[in-house]
Order: sequence, then structure tokens, then C-alpha cells
Amino acid sequence: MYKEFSVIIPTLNEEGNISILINRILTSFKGMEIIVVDDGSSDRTKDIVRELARRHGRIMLIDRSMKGKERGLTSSVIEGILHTKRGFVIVIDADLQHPPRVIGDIARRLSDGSDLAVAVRESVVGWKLYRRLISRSLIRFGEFALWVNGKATCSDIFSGFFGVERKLFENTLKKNERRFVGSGYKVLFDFLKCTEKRSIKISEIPYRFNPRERGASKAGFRQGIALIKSFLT
Ligand SMILES: Nc1nc2c(ncn2[C@@H]2O[C@H](COP(=O)(O)OP(=O)(O)OP(=O)(O)O)[C@@H](O)[C@H]2O)c(=O)[nH]1
Ligand SMILES: [Mg+2]
Repeated sequence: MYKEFSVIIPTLNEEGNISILINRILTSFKGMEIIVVDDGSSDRTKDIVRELARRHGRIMLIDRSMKGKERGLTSSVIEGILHTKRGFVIVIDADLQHPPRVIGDIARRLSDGSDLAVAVRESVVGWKLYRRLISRSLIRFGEFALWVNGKATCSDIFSGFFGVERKLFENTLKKNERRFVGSGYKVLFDFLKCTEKRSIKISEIPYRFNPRERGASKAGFRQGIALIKSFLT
């Protein structure tokens, strides 16, 4: 039973993926709460989640379509985390690039006493050379920034797939509200840069990051700018 866990899924036009992901969680992780945080999808994502929520009490949809300029991946994840009362939260993308079975490994590490459990991309399949190069340089820069400032780190500082003790996340956020870049993509990095080295127990679970099969990527120039902002705040 996963009564202490809530999984947070940010969505933007994921009609081809969301029901597959939710059904896998429903069957593999009994009792786990599922919170979908949608930023105004124009496809059927919200309808699909509403229909599933009608049938299963542990699914919830947070519809942010009226939020205007507050939209963004990081602010969606934060809103989902602040919504739950469960002890641990696990953040996962909706597009199935994060293998749902790893949710179980993350949950186990958190139950065993880790404060933060990060699913780390061991290999990335299908990225073009320029995306690999840009990503590599940004990762190196981010790692350097954490290192010089004496902050916590891990082998995949930009991972979007991780679990954390909820109270720890909330306290860190409360003390550093302005340092979390709501429009950005890298909520884990924002959390790490606000956490002192060796102050928390971090564990890692390696996995293979596959290309998206359905739906379109939302990563792009805007997120690049948000990441630079993350480095500077
Ligand atoms: N709520 C919310 N979700 C978002 C937003 N942008 C992206 N998402 C979701 O966040 C997750 C990650 O976005 P992706 O577009 O897959 O980003 P990525 O994995 O870095 O890029 P690809 O590898 O190209 O898929 C997916 O579940 C998206 O639907 C946003 O502004 N708000
Ligand atoms: Mg993706």
C-alpha cells in the first residue's frame, strides 16, 4: 500500500499519454494519490483526467487554465505539492519518458529514510547532437554553481523525476520562495540550490530516458531563459 505517497503529474497537452500513465500507477501502486496539475491544455487531457477522477477517488485534477501569467512547469509542481497532505511526493512527467515502474523504487528509498530520491538519466536516447551539447554545458554550469556555493547535489541535477519528503520541500520553499523560478522546468535544481551540502540524505535510481512517443515537446527557448534565471536567483 502507498498511503503515504502522492504522485504529482504536470501536464500540457498530453492526451495521448496521460491515461496510460495513470492506469499504470493505479494498477501498480495501490493507494497512491494522483494529482494532475494542468496548465490549460487545449486537447482532451483535462476531460480524460476528470473522467478517471470520477471513477477513482484518489485521482485529482488541478485546473490552472484561469491562472494567466503564473503558468509554468515549476509553479505547477509546487501547486500540486502544496495541495497534498501525504508525507511524500513523487514528481513525474506525463509523457512516459520517465518509466512508471521507477516510482516504486523512489517510494522504497523514501520509506527507507532518504529525504530526496532522484531518478537519474543513465543514458538519453534520441536527442540530436546540438541538444546534447547544450544540455551537457548547462548541466556542468549548474553543477559548478552548486559546488562553489556548498550546496547539495546529485548525478542528474536537472532531473524532472524525483521524490521528496513533503515537509522538507515545503520548509525549503517557504524560506526561499523567490528563488524558485515558477515559469522554469528545473524545480529539482531550485530545491538543491537552497539546500546545504550534506544536510539531507539523497539517493539515486538510474534509468534509461527514452524519446517521447506521443505528443509534442514543450522544451525550448523560453525554458532556456528560465534556467538562466534559475542560475541567477
Ligand atoms: N502544468 C504544466 N505542465 C507542463 C508545462 N510545460 C510542460 N509541461 C509538462 O511537463 C512535462 C515535461 O515537459 P516536456 O515537454 O516533456 O519536456 P522535456 O521532457 O524536457 O522535453 P522532451 O524530451 O522533448 O519531451 C510533461 O508532462 C509536460 O506535459 C507547463 O507549462 N505547465
Ligand atoms: Mg518530455
